[in-house]
Amino acid sequence: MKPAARRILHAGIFLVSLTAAAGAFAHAHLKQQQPAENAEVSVSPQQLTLGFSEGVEDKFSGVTLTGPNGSAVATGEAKRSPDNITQLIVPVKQALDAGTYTVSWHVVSVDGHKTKGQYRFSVK
Ligand SMILES: [Cu+2]
Repeated sequence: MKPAARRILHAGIFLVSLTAAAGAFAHAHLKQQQPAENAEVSVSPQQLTLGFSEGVEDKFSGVTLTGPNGSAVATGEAKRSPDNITQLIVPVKQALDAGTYTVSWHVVSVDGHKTKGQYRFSVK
């Protein structure tokens, strides 16, 4: 291989590893939530708060809340907290009966990467 070609190859490998490293650290991972994952709350929550590892774009982010019988629970639009771009707030529009609820979330972080996941909590 000619030296020039070798340099280009090395530069390419360097870029790929750099991108992979940035991707691993830059995605918005769910770090905390209210009600917390697997929590048992006694009062029906009026909102869900999801805290991520980096800023999220609320226009491209959302949450669905599913009740114990698999039916969708009415929620308002997911909005970013006015003073914390890593926090997504979702109003819960109806009182939750006792049972286990599943929160399925998808977000686009400020760097444009998509992540998604789900967790559960229970109402006593
Ligand atoms: Cu990312």
